[in-house]
Amino acid sequence: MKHWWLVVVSLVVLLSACGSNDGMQHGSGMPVGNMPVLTVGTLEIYAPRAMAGAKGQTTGGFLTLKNTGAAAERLLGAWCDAATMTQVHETVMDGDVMRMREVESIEVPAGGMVELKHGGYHIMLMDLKQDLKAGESTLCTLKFESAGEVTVSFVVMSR
Ligand SMILES: [Cu+2]
Repeated sequence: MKHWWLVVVSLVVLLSACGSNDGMQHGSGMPVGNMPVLTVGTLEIYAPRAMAGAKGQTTGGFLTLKNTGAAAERLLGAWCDAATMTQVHETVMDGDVMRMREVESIEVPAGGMVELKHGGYHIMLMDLKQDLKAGESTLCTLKFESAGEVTVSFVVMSR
């Protein structure tokens, strides 16, 4: 009987350890198990966030896109209120140098998911019009091939 209780206790510890990952997210991790902040048709948007930056600086925006539909969806562009110019970028290795370049679109395959994150696809908020401080939020409009234009609030995260 004692042995049985030990198993129960260790299960509870395991579950609570997993639960702690579902809380506040820092940087690029996707909040596993969280609900989408927005669902438009078969497109689900998770965890839109931007890194803090000072006026005039350039900073990154990240989110996860999930497509529950039977046809591919595409992110075609983004415009953020806080940025003078917004581009959709990918990060590529040029030899051993990391470079970023603008992409025309990002495909979210049918039934698939794309994570915009550090070192991969991201939204580039260029020449910030104002300081973006952790805890604030900024609106970005994302343009999708099927879902159309969708405005999402990006939470500003500390660097
Ligand atoms: Cu970039």
